[in-house]
Amino acid sequence: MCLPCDCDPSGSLDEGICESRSDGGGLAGAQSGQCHCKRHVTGRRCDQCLPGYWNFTEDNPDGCQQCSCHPMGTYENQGCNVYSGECVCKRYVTGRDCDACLPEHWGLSEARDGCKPCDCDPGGSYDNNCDLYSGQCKCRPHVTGRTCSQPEQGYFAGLLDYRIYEAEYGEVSGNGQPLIREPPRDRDQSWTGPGFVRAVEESSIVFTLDAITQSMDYDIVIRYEPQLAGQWEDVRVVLERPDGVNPDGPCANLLLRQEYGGPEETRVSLPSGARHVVVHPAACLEAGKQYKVRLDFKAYDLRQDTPSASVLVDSITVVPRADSIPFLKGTPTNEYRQQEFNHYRCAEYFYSVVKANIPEICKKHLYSIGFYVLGSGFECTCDPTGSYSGICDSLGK
Ligand SMILES: [Ca+2]
Repeated sequence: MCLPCDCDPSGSLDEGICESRSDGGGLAGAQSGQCHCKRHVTGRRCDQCLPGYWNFTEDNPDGCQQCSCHPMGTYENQGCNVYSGECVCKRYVTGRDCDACLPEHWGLSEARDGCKPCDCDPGGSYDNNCDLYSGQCKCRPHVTGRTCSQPEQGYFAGLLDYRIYEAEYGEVSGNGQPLIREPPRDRDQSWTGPGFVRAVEESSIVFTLDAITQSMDYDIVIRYEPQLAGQWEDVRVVLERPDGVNPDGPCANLLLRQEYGGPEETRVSLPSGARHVVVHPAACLEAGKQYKVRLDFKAYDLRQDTPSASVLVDSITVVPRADSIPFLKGTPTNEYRQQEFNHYRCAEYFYSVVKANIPEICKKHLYSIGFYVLGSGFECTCDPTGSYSGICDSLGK
């Protein structure tokens, strides 16, 4: 008994004839009922494209056309969809033919995922996009390396206490007196600038804060040397803002506060066992504006006047707060960075002038933050106005 060949006319040759019987010795593998297929067609009835081919049509003399998948970008060389011709891409690859890297990726290759993440330094680069072929990220000025993680030669990453405002350059009133001190020969200098201001009860020091390059929250840190065994109990810290806060900027929250408009005042004590104190709350400062910070030295001892009491005020510095930095918040990756930064107390190394050994794990973050806060790598030159000290130092990375 014989069956009809039933060859698919779109994929068959020889007017739909088929093998009449299995032939073990003749045509390789010819099976009974096998139709004669066009070049790119398979199946007993010649009704399917060969693997790696698509678009089965009668008009095509070969039956199907070859997939145009990029061999490097296609997942396990699986070819393409037989109807649409779309290829199955590797993880970081896109495009109909799997010939392009996903955004924020580069370097299409044989690798398992096809492309590599740009992995641009969050502070040293402008964003996380890089050149498709070289992987080069877009670096801020004077920042270099594929990922923009290093300062150019002759330039530095700004450290967290880069902005230092010396008391001895401030405006002193009451009976406060500048005190110049020679640098020590045998150990690290524990203060900055030429010296200090000796503050007494009812004296004040006004610092002018300028050269802020990034609008964000800063911790104001007061650096001092105690002169007596007890702590100085009452120092008022008054921040005067220039007119207006940008309602679209990161300091806009201030506009919601009822007391906004007047000077912002807070109180600190200066413990005798410390050389610095962090003022709370943090201050939101805006780039390009000028601020006055006034320290009013009230009572050394709240129970009695102590006219003989004094304290040596070295400087104030403004340390960027990690929770105010865009790449340390908002996404799981960023939150992880902030956790690491806080866990190793990376910011606290910058509260005092003399720094303990900074853990390696902090250094990467510190470079990124320095590039972000200053907007570039910076060249070490002295400030001609003399109103603040820039400390030029690398982290030894
Ligand atoms: Ca000083």
